[in-house]
Amino acid sequence: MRAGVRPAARPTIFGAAYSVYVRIVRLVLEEKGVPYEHVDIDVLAPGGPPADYLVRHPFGRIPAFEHDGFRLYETSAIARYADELFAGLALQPDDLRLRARMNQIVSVLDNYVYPTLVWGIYVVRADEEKVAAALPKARTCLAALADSMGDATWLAGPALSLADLYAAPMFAYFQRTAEARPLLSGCDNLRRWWDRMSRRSSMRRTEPTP
Ligand SMILES: N[C@@H](CCC(=O)N[C@@H](CS)C(=O)NCC(=O)O)C(=O)O
Repeated sequence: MRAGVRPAARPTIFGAAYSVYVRIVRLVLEEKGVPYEHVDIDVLAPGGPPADYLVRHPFGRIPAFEHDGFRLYETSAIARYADELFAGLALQPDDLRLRARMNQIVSVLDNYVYPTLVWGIYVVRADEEKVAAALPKARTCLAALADSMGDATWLAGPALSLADLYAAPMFAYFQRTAEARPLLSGCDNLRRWWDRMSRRSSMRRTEPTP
């Protein structure tokens, strides 16, 4: 940690509770036991987010984050900053290869799982054609996650990590769709993982209100 950085200062998360990415950052702080402030910024409101929010996030996405005067955006940067600064459960493995695997899974979640399971299936769930078009990629996503997880307890090895906290809010939406059960039927390890993950108190405390 750098001199002058005060972990005791309470961080603030800006963004709506319905957001997958806001929930990832909240899960990181919840799992580490760090108290935080949460300022609701609705990017989906008509007219978009308040104009002054663009000072915090020039691309107008959520979340944005502030800790002791230090402003940050992009979930990957926020999650790693928080994990490395605050005491509590370490969410990145020390082992080089496990950490590389975790980073690979996070990248897969960002680039393929989120667009496919959340936007390609959950968001458009009333449109059968769009859902059908997303199914091949969804199968690839789930097979890749199941394959990299193997027999481990958590997605990236024996300990809970950022990979799990990224995946969980995406799965929470995906699990609400009719496609989840058939798509997961051959992935026993992922089903057991979801059962374990969804029972954590951090998940209950960050549940978006309907
Ligand atoms: N790359 C960003 C992605 C964040 C993101 O996509 N957030 C969504 C909500 S889950 C958002 O702000 N959507 C509003 C929009 O696309 O205009 C990050 O990692 O923080």
